[in-house]
Amino acid sequence: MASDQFNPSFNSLEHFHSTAGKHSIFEDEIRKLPIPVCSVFVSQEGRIAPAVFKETDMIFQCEDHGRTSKEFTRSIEKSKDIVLQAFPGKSAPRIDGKRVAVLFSGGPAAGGHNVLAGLKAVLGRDGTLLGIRKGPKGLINGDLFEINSEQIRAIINTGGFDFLGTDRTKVKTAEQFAKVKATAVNNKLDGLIIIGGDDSNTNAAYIAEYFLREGVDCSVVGIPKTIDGDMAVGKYLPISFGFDTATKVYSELVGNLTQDAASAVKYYHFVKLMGRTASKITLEVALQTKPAITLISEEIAEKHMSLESVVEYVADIIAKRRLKGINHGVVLVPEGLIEFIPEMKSLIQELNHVLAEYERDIKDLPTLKNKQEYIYPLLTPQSAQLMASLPDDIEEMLILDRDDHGNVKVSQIETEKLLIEKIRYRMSQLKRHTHRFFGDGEGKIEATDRQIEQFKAASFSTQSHFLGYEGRSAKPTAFDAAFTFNLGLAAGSLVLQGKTGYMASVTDFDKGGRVLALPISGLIACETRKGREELVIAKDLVNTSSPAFKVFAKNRDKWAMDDLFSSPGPIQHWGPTSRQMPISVALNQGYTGYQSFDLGEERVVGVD
Ligand code: FBP
Repeated sequence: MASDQFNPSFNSLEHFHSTAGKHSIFEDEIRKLPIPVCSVFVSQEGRIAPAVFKETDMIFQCEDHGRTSKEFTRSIEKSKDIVLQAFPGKSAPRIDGKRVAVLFSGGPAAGGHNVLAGLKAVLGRDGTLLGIRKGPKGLINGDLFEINSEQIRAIINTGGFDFLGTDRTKVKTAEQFAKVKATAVNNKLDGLIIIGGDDSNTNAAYIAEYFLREGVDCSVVGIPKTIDGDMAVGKYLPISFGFDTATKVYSELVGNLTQDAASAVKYYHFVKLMGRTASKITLEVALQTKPAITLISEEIAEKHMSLESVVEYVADIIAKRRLKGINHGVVLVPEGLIEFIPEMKSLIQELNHVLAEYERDIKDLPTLKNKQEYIYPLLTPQSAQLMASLPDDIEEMLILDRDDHGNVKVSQIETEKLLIEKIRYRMSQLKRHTHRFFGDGEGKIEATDRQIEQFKAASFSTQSHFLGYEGRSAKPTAFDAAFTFNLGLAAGSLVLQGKTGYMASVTDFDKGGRVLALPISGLIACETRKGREELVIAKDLVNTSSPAFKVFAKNRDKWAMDDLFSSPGPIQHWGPTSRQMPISVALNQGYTGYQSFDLGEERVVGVD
């Protein structure tokens, strides 16, 4: 176990000279860290063992139940929409010799490798764990290999998805489904574990249903993964894995930027934070760092704010800070913002329809100008006008290809730069027409002549940042390491019991963990993708009535008018902050023991 004290043997240059990969002092120590294991997975003899899932009185149905029950008839017949809960498997006979394959899907998230470790541990010596290379594509192509214990020991507690690889292929055509069946049959699979977000778990639900219809005796179980935090369902699934690690990485960096802004006193740092749709990452980072300005997409949509009113809101705070002599700060911008501004949303929807119909023709056009000439007449006059008002690079991004699931590639849209440009213009307007009063109501400020002088003399200097990829593959926090290992144990236990069409979940992070299995069909809703209606897992967005949002909303005006930022510092894998879970999750789950998780007793889980 890693020691809290300095170990002089670390001073040797042995680590540096070693040519072995992933062999830094830190990586060698992190692999040895014990992991908390929920008590349902511990046998009477004190060994890791499969849990047994039993029906609860919780029913899990989506709003579109009429439609989903037609698509997922067999799955619903089997699950009866009932949530299962895990209990210690003392009396259950151990079922050995099962063959289970696992894949990663979508963007990386910290802890994926520990899911594999959990699966390997619960399958036991006689079970076989197969890794599927390159995500759903590898599943379709039958690209599998057997994972051994030595490999697990090398990847445990490490970040990234590089051990298996990942991709975003959607299993949609009859031919693809037939190939997936062939992979399951040819490899004699008893179970298939899909580790992914909303789109990937939608894949899992469809494959589970298809196997039931085709009589393929292979359980399909989903694992909730995404740094975005939008694969969550209230008390049933407080959060997906990867969110804690990613938000802690970003919070450290944003904390450093708030500190730098107040030290150098010359820049506004505009930080776009990942999260394709939901602003959950942004909200969590705001709670951890308390920056001057934070935009939350869901609130902007609810208030029907136009792009100009968002610009006005930010510029107003910057102006007031300037009058107080503060001409620096940090502005957090959620990655998905653009799609939540109502007029931008309409434009994107119209573009989706246009692309669905004329994608090929548009792709063939050589220049942006040609594309504009083709597309503008197909849009409503308002959308065409809005599109024309955007910088060329943003326009180009908006007409870029969608991903396989029909999503706009928002990570490639430089929203933070768009805002900077528009706010710069607004600030220069304010300089030219400085008035004495800023804001209204309680926040109204009456400026003195001297303040107006200062206001005019100050310049608006900015730096832009995009924090996304830095946080997806970091070493899992203690929380994500434990959460994922237990999710692996849960998924393996479900397969051993022949359960299919479920997503593994752990709740009650403050009380030793409660392990659940949610019928995936109960999560599915109707969404418009690439201009067409599709059944997909509904994203869990920031709820502006949630406790976490309310705490943020109550405090943000104070953070706006002063430098009250906090710097949470680097992730601690051991030490005083190592047991912290996300603030927003703790608040929304109503935990009283503020932020510390408890997922059972720690054990060294090197698989033998
Ligand atoms: P998942 O939902 O697959 O976990 O990925 C989320 C995400 O990290 C988003 O926040 C971001 O928009 C997207 O991945 C970027 O993905 P890519 O790797 O395709 O650039």
